[in-house]
Amino acid sequence: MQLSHSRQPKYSIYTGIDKAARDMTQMQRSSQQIERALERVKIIQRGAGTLALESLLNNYKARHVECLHGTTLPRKYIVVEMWDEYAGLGNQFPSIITGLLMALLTERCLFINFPFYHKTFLSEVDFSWEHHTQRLMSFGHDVTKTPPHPIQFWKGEDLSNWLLKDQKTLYEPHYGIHLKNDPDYTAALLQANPYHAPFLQAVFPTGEMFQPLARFMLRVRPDLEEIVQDFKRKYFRPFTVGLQIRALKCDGGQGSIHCDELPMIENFVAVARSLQRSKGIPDSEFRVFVGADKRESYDKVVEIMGQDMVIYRPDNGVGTVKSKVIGVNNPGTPESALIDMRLLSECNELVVTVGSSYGSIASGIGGIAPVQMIHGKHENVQNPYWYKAITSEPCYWKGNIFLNNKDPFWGKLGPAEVQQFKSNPFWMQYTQCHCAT
Ligand SMILES: Nc1nc2c(ncn2[C@@H]2O[C@H](COP(=O)(O)OP(=O)(O)OP(=O)(O)O)[C@@H](O)[C@H]2O)c(=O)[nH]1
Ligand SMILES: [Mg+2]
Repeated sequence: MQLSHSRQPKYSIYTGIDKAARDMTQMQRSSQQIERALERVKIIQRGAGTLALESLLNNYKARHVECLHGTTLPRKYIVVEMWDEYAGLGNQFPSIITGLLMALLTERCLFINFPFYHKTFLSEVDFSWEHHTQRLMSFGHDVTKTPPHPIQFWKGEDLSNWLLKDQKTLYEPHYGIHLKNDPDYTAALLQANPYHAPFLQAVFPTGEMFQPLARFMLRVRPDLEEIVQDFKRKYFRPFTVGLQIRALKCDGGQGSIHCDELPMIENFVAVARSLQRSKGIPDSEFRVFVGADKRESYDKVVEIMGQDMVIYRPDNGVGTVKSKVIGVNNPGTPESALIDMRLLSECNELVVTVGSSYGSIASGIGGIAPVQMIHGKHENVQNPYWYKAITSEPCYWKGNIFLNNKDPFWGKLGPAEVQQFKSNPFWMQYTQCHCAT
């Protein structure tokens, strides 16, 4: 689906400015909040380089239009593929952003082969891979005979390309390149790549790449967005804290989460209350929005806080457990999950379940550095109840595995790659957010 030109967004809204603006409109009465929000805007403005994201994306759009309407064989491309049932949303969306970043760094056109994406999001240009293959065919280029070159991302050994090589030069010999079913935020690696780190730092001065790029790539189509905005108008208050409670992702198998060690719902609520109190917000201006993967979690929050303080979408389809190619007990429909995800991303603060890509991507879309609730018994300082992220960037969940080399299946990250990855001060945030193996 394409967006008309009259509704073009402004891109030069960095994460902090965007978040601050939302905070300010929602918290008109709390001067302390406004002061903090303004301070954040000032910091972002100071850090903003001359390479505005706006001009980068405008240049990209011009390139893309050439790829769509040129009279000769279009320029090089990257195609991002994702199967509809491959995983939950939190594992399906990040490669869209990685793909755009790769397109920007390699000066290619981006195309997307992901039916749910085309059905649900509104794009400013036509990213359809299906349309592009027809276009290429009209110039005599058959992608079934000359398929795009696959980008490797799955094993530790594959990552030296991402971390140590100039992406443009590396893939120059290939007309098309293909990122297929990448369920992770592999873009995190590019931020540590010596050929690209300075550029990315100039364009994304706060280190947050996902949120501003999601504004371009992950714009929900108007009828779904209207449901989000309508709910927000009716039920949100000046200070609304989102709880994302992932309770079905546990099986107690070796290396995975034990169901009796999930973060307690009482503790989610206590964190929401401490956020409220720390900002001096009265109950009349405060609500908790709950996104959860099972009905009992909503009921429990209501039982603790009282019906008046809690909002959620009872018709979001959770309760019907559907398995996917990868992932654990993913309930509901993708559309209902997307509406909850958008609502979470519209909150002022988020309290999410560590290790859940869904909460991580909701935070990324919202530009909200979340509080991550941790599993376990919390009996000592090595196992705290929660931690607060520094930025809103999503998790790079394989980072944990690659750095700790726990399982030979995943392969190893070599010493040079480890060193390079750790040259990015955000590396800990990217890796400590997941409980994988
Ligand atoms: N509606 C709704 N659905 C949710 C919520 N949390 C999780 N889900 C569902 O569960 C799926 C979770 O898959 P992901 O998004 O990959 O997140 P994850 O927690 O890492 O789960 P797995 O990777 O599948 O193990 C989502 O796509 C949703 O369908 C929520 O707060 N609201
Ligand atoms: Mg996941």
